[in-house]
Amino acid sequence: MRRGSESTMLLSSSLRGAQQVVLLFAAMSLLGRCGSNGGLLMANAKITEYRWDVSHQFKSPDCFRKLAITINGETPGPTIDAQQGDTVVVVVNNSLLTENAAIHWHGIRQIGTPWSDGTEGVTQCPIMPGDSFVYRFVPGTYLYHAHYGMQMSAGLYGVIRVTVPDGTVEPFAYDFDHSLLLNDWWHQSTYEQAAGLSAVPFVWIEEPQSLLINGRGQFNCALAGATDVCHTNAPECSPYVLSVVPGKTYRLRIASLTALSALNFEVEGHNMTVVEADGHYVKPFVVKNLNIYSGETYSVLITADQDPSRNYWLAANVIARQPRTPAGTGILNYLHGSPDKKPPTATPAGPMWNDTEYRLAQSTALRAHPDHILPPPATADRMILLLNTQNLIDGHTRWALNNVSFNFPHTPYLIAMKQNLSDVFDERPAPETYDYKHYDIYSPSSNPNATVGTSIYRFEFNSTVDVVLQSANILKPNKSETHPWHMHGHDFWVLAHGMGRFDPDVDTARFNLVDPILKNTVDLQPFGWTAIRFKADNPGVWAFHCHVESHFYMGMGVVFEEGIDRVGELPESIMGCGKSKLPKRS
Ligand SMILES: [Cu+2]
Repeated sequence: MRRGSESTMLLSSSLRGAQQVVLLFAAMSLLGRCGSNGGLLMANAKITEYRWDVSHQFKSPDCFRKLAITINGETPGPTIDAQQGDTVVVVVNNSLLTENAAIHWHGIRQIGTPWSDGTEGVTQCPIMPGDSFVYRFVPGTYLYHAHYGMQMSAGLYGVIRVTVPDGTVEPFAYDFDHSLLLNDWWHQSTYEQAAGLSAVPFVWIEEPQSLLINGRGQFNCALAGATDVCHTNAPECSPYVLSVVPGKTYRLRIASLTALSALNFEVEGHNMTVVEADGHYVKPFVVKNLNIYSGETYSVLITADQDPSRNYWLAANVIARQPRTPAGTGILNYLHGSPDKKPPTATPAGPMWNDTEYRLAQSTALRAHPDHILPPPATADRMILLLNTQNLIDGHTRWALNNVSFNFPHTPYLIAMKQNLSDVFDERPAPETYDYKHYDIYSPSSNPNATVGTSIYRFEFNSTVDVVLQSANILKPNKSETHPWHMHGHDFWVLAHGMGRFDPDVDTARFNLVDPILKNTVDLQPFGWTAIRFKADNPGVWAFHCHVESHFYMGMGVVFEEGIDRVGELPESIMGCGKSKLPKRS
């Protein structure tokens, strides 16, 4: 699923790239794990190598000091800047000392390199303290983050910015390009969060203390009481300032890696034209503010055409959950006066947090750009209905799909399947559907048979698959939640969003087969459904899960396999855990 008319060219170039990657990987195993191999490549594609050291550091991104997980001492980590077709090599050294790690390249399909996806338990063993791991990939979109335990909300994330090859014209024009990474931030450690999620009874972390824009937020230190760990005027938590030249147009690449919150982003007084989503060009539409869910990326254009003598707010507000977190703010400044002077107006409040129709309208407005439509196959070979419920399993609060709550096996699926290791996971097929004619999505789930499991979905290579996500009431009455679903290894077409219960006999008629947008992350609204279609054309094993970190931790995910027999020889560097322990070398 490539971008419009360039599809054939990109396909062949990425396949060539993939072969090179396989070869290089083999070469690298002989040479040792690290080291630059730029000279080995024959094609003109560039290799960019990054060396990252992952470590714990005290940080005060919202003025309150906390232990964070950093890359080269920073959170967010460094931005990866690449051009389409380049190969990126990231050497990740784990200096956490007491903790494993793994980094996922979010939105990058890893064609031919499924072992570089960075998903602990699915595609690789975790990186042990003191060890390093080499990730290689041909990039395609804009995020990276930890995919081990709950390390994402501890600060292990950043942006991948991929530009088009020289000479390629994009379907919109702008003068400058900026990235805005949004996330939510807690003062309690992720260990306390995780322990609470696993506890009986369940202990909820509650809403985040702050929202950050490019790693900066402003917690009200008066709320912290007498403490030496909160300093309102610390330079580390001064607001992010976006400086603009009057009359110029700016491309803002807005990305969300929140652990929990759905957000609405606004540039006060400036409309935004949405032009790109998850790496695909969008039929442009204008919004006053943008809903963005964890794992999504958008490009919007703004023009600096307002009164240049004052500053304006950049504001991120919580939506889809009752907000208990102040807006995350930054400042837009027209190279005039004091760049960080607070604007004279109140912070934009965003839409009503519970206005589902408002959010659904924006989700439905997302269509492929007319000149970059890649139509989906007209029919699907298989349809999977996934009922999203919250269940009590042995006293634990869990999320389940068709009554199965996901648990990682100790040996990654990719290795288990490629090497025919037995007793690693439940080899019975995962449930394909649920009783959609009778299940009451508006009542707390009464299904007492929910289980924790490791079963997966296996697809015939190159087949077309529809997945319909169905949201339902949680354990508390009259409440349903919002879930951003993210697929590894693929982009998918978003065919439709709807409210209420999906009926395959009726609602498939609403599928947009004309100009659906391709994405890797899509929202599922409370008491609603979302239908997607994808081609199972990327050999490997891939996670598909809710991007709310606590939800995935509580079982809200499934695993897909296709074409495992076509996967090349696995590099040894992904092994060493569970049943994949390596034989001792002489
Ligand atoms: Cu969720």
